[in-house]
Amino acid sequence: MERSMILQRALWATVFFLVFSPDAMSQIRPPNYDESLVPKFDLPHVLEGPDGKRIASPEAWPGQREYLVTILATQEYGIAPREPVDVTLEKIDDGDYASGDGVDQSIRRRQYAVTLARNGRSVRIDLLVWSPRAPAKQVGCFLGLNFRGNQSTSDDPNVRITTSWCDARHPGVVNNRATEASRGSQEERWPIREIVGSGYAVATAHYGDIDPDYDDGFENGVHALFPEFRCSIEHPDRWGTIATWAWGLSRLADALEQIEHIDAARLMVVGHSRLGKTALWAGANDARFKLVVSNNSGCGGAALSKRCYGESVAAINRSFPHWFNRNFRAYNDAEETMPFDQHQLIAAIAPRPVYIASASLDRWADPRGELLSGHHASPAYELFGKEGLAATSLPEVNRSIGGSIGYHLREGEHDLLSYDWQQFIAFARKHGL
Ligand code: GTR
Repeated sequence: MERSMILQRALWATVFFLVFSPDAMSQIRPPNYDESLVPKFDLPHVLEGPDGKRIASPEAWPGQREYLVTILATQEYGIAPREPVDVTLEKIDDGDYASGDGVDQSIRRRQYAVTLARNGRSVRIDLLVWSPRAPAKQVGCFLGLNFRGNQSTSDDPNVRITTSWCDARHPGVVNNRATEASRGSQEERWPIREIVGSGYAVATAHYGDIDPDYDDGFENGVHALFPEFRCSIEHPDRWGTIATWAWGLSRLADALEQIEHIDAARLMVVGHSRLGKTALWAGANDARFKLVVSNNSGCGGAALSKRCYGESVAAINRSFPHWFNRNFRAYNDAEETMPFDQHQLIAAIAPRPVYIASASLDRWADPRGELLSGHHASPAYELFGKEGLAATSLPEVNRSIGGSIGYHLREGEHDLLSYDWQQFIAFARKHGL
């Protein structure tokens, strides 16, 4: 076919899509940033089960927690397959941290190819682990996914460049593949010296290794390991992409349990933004994460959906139809009909400590909604005699508050910065991790 003909057809296809696609035909509510326009809403109490009765003892908590996780799985993130996959680990590198300032022999760099295999299919995830060079004993480890590949998290030229899908809008990405120019492009989010200098290890992997972040009908990434378990019209409750990233974090926990000097009893999961939503869901599902950190996770993360402030359910489902399962779409511009909300996600982590970090200029993520989720999750912690989060109004900026549910409002933009990490480290110490 002639080039001009192809272009003409592509143009008509675009016009047809814009005119007739369901999105173009339906208008969604514009975002609200006015606190006085937040609707009145009722939240289900976190100790209340499906029969409307509240549990009253820690012994009843496992059943209640299961209920919370099930409602969030079926209505929002999607159910992940329970069948195990084979997780194998190959060490591909072991050396000292080499940065622009020279080699730092106090920091050990290890890289692993983690292979997940099932029924003749496999997915490779590159795991990068930084740890104190000569720990007297095992060390606690923060685990978090990154957005741009492991090579973006540090300027160390020895870090392998991801070969999986990358977002074309990010620097140093050509044809959705990372190039050398992407090295170190997000190193401010991973203050390796500070974390390792505090006596912890920090491990990271590229989220695109687990599942590429675009709508492909739930087929690629680790979805491909379970082709018979796809989210579809017939099975609208099955896993979306956030659930695959969270499931991937659990597989990386499987890997970390096998790594020397990493204390498997002190694994902590951390994530920013969509990966903060992911960290919370991973923590809710997998009790091996002894501490959970949500940074600026917003809608579908820590923020209460029923407040209808900033990003809405309809907005997130429209921009990212692959993040959640199909059932979640029923709540587009209908938050008042939701029989659940995000405080139950925080509560599902109880009694393990959870830290919620907001940023003062990040209105899209609704900092007050993030705080209130923590507040309304508190009864689950109080059941265990622990303090949750008493505050219902935002604290002053750059002050950490709370008990087993920690919170701060960092001054500034939507981002993950050294200030945030300092609070996560202090929170981990405070809780004996
Ligand atoms: C935004 C999205 C947010 C948040 C953010 C991010 O576009 O609306 O929910 O997840 O992306 O991950 O950076």
